[in-house]
Amino acid sequence: MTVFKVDDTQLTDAQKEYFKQIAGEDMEISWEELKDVLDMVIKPEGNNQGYSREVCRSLLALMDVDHSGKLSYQEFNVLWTDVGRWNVSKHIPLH
Ligand SMILES: [Ca+2]
Repeated sequence: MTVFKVDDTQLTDAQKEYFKQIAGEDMEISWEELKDVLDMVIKPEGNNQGYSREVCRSLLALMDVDHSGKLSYQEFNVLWTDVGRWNVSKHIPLH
C-alpha cells in the first residue's frame, strides 16, 4: 500500500481550504472531527447516533502512520480513498 499519495505542494487551494474546514487551524483531524465527517458523509443505517467513539478512534489509529494521534491531510486522504472504495459502514461494527 502506498501511504503517502499526496504531496502538500500538489494540493490546490480549494483542497487545502476544504481540509482546513474539517481539521481546523491545526490542520490535523482529531477523532471528534473524524466523527463529524463520517456522520455527515456516510450515515450509518438505522443509527441516529452516528459512529461511536470507539469506531472513530480505531479508524484514526489505523490511518495514523506517524502516531501523532491525529490525521494529517496525507493520512486522511488514504482513509478517504478507502471510504470511496468500500461501503465502510458494512465493514466496521458501529458499536
Ligand atoms: Ca498523524
